[in-house]
Amino acid sequence: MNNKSISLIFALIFCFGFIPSAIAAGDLTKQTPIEVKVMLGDTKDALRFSPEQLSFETGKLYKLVLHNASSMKHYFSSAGLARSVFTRKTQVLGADGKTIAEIKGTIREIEVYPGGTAEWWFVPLQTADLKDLKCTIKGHTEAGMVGSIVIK
Ligand SMILES: [Cu+2]
Repeated sequence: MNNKSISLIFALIFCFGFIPSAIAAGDLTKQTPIEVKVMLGDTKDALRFSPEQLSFETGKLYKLVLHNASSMKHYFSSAGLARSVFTRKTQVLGADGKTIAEIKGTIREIEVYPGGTAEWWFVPLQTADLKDLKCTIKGHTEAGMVGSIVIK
């Protein structure tokens, strides 16, 4: 094998291995979503998010399922996450788990009522290391209803 054919092979590896990933991947919001579940409080009314640490990757579609199994209202609020993502839609689920409302547009925070479930479908656009996840209901942040979000 001479130098020319070696460099041709490298050129082919380069073309097929690297360039396609640099080409636009089409409509990122039409991917199959990665489901991430977060509990807001729990049946014993703990003032916690579970899990408290969330991790996402840019360019992937997520379906963030927010469920409130407690007897009080809770917020899922992170200005940093809201700034870092493109929201495809938000869905509200009825008691039977079926979608009863779909909201289009930018989301800043979501309040979930006792027993309720909401889904936030989004694609992270920028990396971030956020410590601003909180429930904004009076006293809940102070009691520890906070969390962190990393976008890689
Ligand atoms: Cu709360």
